[in-house]
Amino acid sequence: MRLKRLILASSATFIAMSSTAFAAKPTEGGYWLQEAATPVMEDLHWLHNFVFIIIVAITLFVMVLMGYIMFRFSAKRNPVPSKTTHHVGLEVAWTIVPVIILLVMVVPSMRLLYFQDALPETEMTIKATGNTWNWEYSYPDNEDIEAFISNPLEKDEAKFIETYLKDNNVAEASEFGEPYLLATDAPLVVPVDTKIKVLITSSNNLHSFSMPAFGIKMDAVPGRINETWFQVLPGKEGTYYGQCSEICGVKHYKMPIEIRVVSKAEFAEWVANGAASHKDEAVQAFNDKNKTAKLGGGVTAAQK
Ligand SMILES: [Cu+2]
Repeated sequence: MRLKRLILASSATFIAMSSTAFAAKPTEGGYWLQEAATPVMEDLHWLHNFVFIIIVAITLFVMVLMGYIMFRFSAKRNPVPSKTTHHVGLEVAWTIVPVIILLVMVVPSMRLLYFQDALPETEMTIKATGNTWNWEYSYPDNEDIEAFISNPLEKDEAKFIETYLKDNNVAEASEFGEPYLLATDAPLVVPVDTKIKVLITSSNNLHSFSMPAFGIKMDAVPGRINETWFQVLPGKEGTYYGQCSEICGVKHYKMPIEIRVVSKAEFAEWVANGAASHKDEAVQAFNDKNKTAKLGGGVTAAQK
């Protein structure tokens, strides 16, 4: 199957494209959420910020109140403490106010939960299967695309492919290059501005299909198919990185998720090319180089 893709890739012509692609991956020292690429993630950002403001307000209120009490009612300033044990008004207030705060939070929260959970009329389906340890992708409603396995790139492989794609100035060259432990040899390719249903399952143990910029995280459970959806907003074409988010075993770190979002026309072209990409070509070039190097090394060893 890989071979077929490689043959197709080598026959495909390079498309020179200015690299203004959007991309999202974890950043060094980053502490905020990744930039939203889907309506769900935009709403998640909003809810996060909204709840964050409430949390900050409550924390400040409690801190100021405690500071005031410690200062005003210290043993020095208030030698004879009050013997009051109940205050009806106060007790009603500190019951009602938190209830109101929770109600204010629950309404947008439940709305978002349903927005995430209830699948809209989707335009295409992709299937992600977790294996030990890699992701397998297939397009159940498109027989022209064969299922393929996505493996992370080794350090030197990532470096080589990054240079290769940049030198050839192809669309696959992502803004971030080929980040180690995030970049894969075969990304999942999807069209932009399309409602996509994602079927998620596992062939062995628990994994989790997670893409932070899309606001999706869904467990991959053996013998069961979970579903979620995403729609990448127009203008957000680019490469996105996520990881398996369920500790699944010794090579859990070997399960990155790379999604390349392309225009609808580019997607059609990718399908027409038998799901071949220039990255396949770069991987092949790396393997060829390595094979040559290994053969060379073998000769030296034999000579010794
Ligand atoms: Cu996993």
